[in-house]
Amino acid sequence: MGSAPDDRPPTGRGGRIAHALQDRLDHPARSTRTTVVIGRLLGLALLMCFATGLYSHYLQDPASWMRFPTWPSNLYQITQGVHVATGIASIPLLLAKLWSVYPRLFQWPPLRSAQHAVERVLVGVLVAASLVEVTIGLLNTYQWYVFPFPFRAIHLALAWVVVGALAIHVAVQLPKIVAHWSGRSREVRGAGVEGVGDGPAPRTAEASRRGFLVGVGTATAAVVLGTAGQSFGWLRRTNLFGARTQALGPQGLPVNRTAAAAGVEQSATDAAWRLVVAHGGRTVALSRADLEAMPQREVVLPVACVEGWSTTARWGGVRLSDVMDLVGAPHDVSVRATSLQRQGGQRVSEMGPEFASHPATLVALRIGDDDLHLEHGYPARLIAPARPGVEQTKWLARLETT
Ligand SMILES: Nc1nc2c(c(=O)[nH]1)N[C@H]1C(S)=C(S)[C@@H](COP(=O)(O)O)O[C@H]1N2
Ligand SMILES: [Mo]
Repeated sequence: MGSAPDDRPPTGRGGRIAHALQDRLDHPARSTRTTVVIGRLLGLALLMCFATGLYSHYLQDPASWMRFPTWPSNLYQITQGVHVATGIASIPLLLAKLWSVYPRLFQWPPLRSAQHAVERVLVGVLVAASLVEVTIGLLNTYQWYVFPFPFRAIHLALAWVVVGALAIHVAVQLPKIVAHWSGRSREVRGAGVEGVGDGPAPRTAEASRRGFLVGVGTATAAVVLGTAGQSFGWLRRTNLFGARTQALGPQGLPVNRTAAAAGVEQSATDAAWRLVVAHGGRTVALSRADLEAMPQREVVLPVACVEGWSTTARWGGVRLSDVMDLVGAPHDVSVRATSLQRQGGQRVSEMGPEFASHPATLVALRIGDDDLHLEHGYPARLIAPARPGVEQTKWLARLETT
């Protein structure tokens, strides 16, 4: 790591050019210590991003045996907010880390041994996969699906590539990481570790390194503070370039898919609308008036979108479990909700019994004191604690046990 030229004498023309290049790129802020300090933060950000990403993935695509926490009710708002914030933080950290090591691209000879070749290929994979991963993730928060592949599948696959390559990278670099983990260990080892002879005076190098790290830290804090307000209300005043502002849209909530885009403007406002509830052979069809005649509850819950934004509202409606009771459904089964929407991945959602039987899970009819806006799922939508927004199905048509 660092840009210290190889200590071997340059061989041939390529060697001389490579050495001259590395000398040119020598910079007092570039050192193994810099790389380790940034690498620690980047590693932490990537691991948090990975863990929260996996959580989000399994919430949306659970194995049948999986059960999830339903408390706190804004758990998904937190985990997905952290996912997007750590992903965004890793962009300046990744760029800074690459800056601190890129002169090593020109090391000479380029491949010293088979092991060295494998190491370099792995670093290449790690760098490429990380850059693509954070870029498509960022574009996704802006709902800009420019890439010609299914986002979730690729984002997940690349996440495993990044984490796998990262584990190997850390193992390979462990001696350097340990040696430069703390500033003290570096001092103990002295300048000899870094400086090959004629480097700048240690104090200048230290000041330059400090300045660089402060710059990177400031940039990272700026991009996080400038976007995290989309997920967390208390940061909304610094939300300068987050994809959403918290209160945009009818009834103070953003809208992801409009009724027009879902093709439900007619069916959702039709007086003949009924919510069909089914279990085994039993079926009931409920009008909105039927639902309004049932015991009404109120819950305060966020719609927390996978894309990172989140907004909390006061929802009114009927407990899902009360509705399922009408057809004699037991409380330990999963429930599938189907929308009036004819097509699209978010037409159907399924929830395990921990959500279906939860007292805060509602067939929502109102936001605040008003009827649900058509854009938010009128005549009825699902709202449940600790679940991704994409599972909060709007314009409900059918509820059934599975
Ligand atoms: N039927 C249906 N329900 C849906 C969607 C959809 O496209 N179709 N989008 C989901 C997504 S991705 C989110 S984040 C929330 C957004 O809810 P809102 O528009 O009321 O804010 O609705 C969810 N429910
Ligand atoms: Mo969403």
